[in-house]
Amino acid sequence: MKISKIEAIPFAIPYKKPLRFASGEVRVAAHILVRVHSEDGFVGEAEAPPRPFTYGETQDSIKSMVEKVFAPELVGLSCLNREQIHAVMNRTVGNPTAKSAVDMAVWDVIGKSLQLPVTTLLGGYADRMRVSHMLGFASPQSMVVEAERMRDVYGITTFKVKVGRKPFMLDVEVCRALRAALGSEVELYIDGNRGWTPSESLRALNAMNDLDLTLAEELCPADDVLGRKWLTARSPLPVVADESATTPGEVTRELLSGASNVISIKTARTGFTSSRRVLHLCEGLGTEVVMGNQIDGQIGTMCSAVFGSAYKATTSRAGELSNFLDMSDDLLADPLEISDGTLAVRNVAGLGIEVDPAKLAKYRQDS
Ligand code: MUC
Ligand code: MG
Repeated sequence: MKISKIEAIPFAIPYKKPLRFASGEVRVAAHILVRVHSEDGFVGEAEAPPRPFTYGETQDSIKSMVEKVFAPELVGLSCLNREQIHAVMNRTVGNPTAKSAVDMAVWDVIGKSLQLPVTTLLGGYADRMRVSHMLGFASPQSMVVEAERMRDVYGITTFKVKVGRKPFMLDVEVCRALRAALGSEVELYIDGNRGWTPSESLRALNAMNDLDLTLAEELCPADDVLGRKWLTARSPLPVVADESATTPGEVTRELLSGASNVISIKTARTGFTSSRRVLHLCEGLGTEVVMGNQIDGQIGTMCSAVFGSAYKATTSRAGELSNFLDMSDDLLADPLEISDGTLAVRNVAGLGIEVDPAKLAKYRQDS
């Protein structure tokens, strides 16, 4: 299982409907397909989504980091020596999605070579996850229409509502309209992507106190150190750390400082090897987790489902696994399907993703 070659292929697939949120917007899935080849002929695949507004990475930086920095040091190592691979990549700081795509493609090689699903190798807890859908910024009316469509067509009954606009009353109006239209059966939680100050956040939370929201994610910036502690101590809802908790060390700081009390795990930024560390840290500390979304395509979504389905703690909440539905197309030969509000993992060797060569040829940007 020695690594013989690593490729980083840029591709771009437009969204039918852009996703807008307080820290940015995504109109095109301009991602990197990472391919790890082994000497014995297996090819592992995963995708890295550049999110400059969150991690500072770009498509060019990811390609360059994978091909010029990581590949020369990783070729020759066995995919089974994941801790060595991890240590080699961590000599470079940052670059979380580049590292994670390499990590998950390595796990794909291991699964294919051992003829086992990666989700089984990781933990094998469940065969599917419940799905939560993220609702991006739009008018209250169109956000309600989107949520109703997701419920009626896909059976989704959990929604993460993007908030963080100024003034905050529009977001309050959206949450109120969603609750009125969808009734008490659906779960609603909010994500501010750092758009509000701590005091605005508390005023907004108080204004929505009657709406039975379940979680409030990343309402204000991680650098508002004292403000976040102040907010979390007063918040009527558990506070989720997302952008502020991208490594096990950051997770520890967030939790022990009292800045947050739930952690979003995103395989796009911690792969499988570090996501496991984050999950076990949270379990040890008695902290709830939610499987988050990095505005992943179908490959990244399957990676989240593979990890999320593997453990009890990650299946206890719906995972954010549906925003690929807004893309105009994708790379998979056998597209993902959400039904009855769930996404199933696949009982095949590896991650359960197979890239369609014709689709890759159509969308790749380097040929
Ligand atoms: C999310 O949960 O915040 C948007 C920005 C980002 O970093 O991730 C997405 C979704
Ligand atoms: Mg978030």
